[in-house]
Amino acid sequence: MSDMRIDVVTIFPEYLEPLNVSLVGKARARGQLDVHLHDLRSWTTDIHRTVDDTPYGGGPGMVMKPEPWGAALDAVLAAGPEGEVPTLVVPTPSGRRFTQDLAQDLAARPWLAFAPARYEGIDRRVIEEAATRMPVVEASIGDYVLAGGEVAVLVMVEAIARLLPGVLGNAESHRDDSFAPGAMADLLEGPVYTKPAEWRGREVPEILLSGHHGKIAQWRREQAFARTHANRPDLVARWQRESFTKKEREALSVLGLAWDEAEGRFRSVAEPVEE
Ligand code: 97T
Repeated sequence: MSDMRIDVVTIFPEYLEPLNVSLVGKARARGQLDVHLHDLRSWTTDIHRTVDDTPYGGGPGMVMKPEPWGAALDAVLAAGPEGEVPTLVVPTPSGRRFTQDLAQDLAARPWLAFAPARYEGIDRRVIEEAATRMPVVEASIGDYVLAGGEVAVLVMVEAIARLLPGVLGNAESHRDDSFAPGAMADLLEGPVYTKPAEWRGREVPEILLSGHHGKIAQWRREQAFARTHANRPDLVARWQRESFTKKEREALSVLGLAWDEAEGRFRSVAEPVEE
């Protein structure tokens, strides 16, 4: 038995060809991941294989019709193990954010079904009716608009598949990832280097060649703090003072980050408090 079954219903199955490549492709080849692609148009009944129609209430664009989606989801449910239901994941800019936490949550489920929409989205009744039969998660991969949900499915499946047991090298493979629960929660990974030790006149930071594992870990942590401060002030605002050792708080103060008692958050000392 595979670790996870994934069904995807789409009008562009060929858009999901990348699932045959690299990490996800290998997980499938090894039998760890069982992916089933379905063409939504196979559940249409008219000669034109119509999947969309004009929106009630007017407005631009087209909306995906409920009947093909209803029949497709019925068929997906019937295709899986008796008595089990998938978690339905619907990519949409209106959904909750797809984060590492959500990827972890979904990676623990044995069966996922994805419903990527084209056009302006799927008739709302499809989502509502599905939610009476299975868990439904509407999720967005970021604050931008795509032409359809297929690329979002690729993003989500890759983020989920690499968390499945045995898909990456070993149990420690995820520990140092940006956003990994634990020491890397709300933290971005710092820079990485490999051989040669000097390239185009640029040297690898000496500490990394020193063999002092404790000092290297501390340096990496400081680099992670600096990067997060520079690129993601929203993450800094979530940091709790208690999560840091005394040494780490010193490193933060060197970066100009001090705990603001009144605000209850770390604040750049150069940054004025808003009135
Ligand atoms: O923009 C979209 C269109 C269709 C389905 C999903 C999306 C989207 O998902 N995350 C961001 C945008």
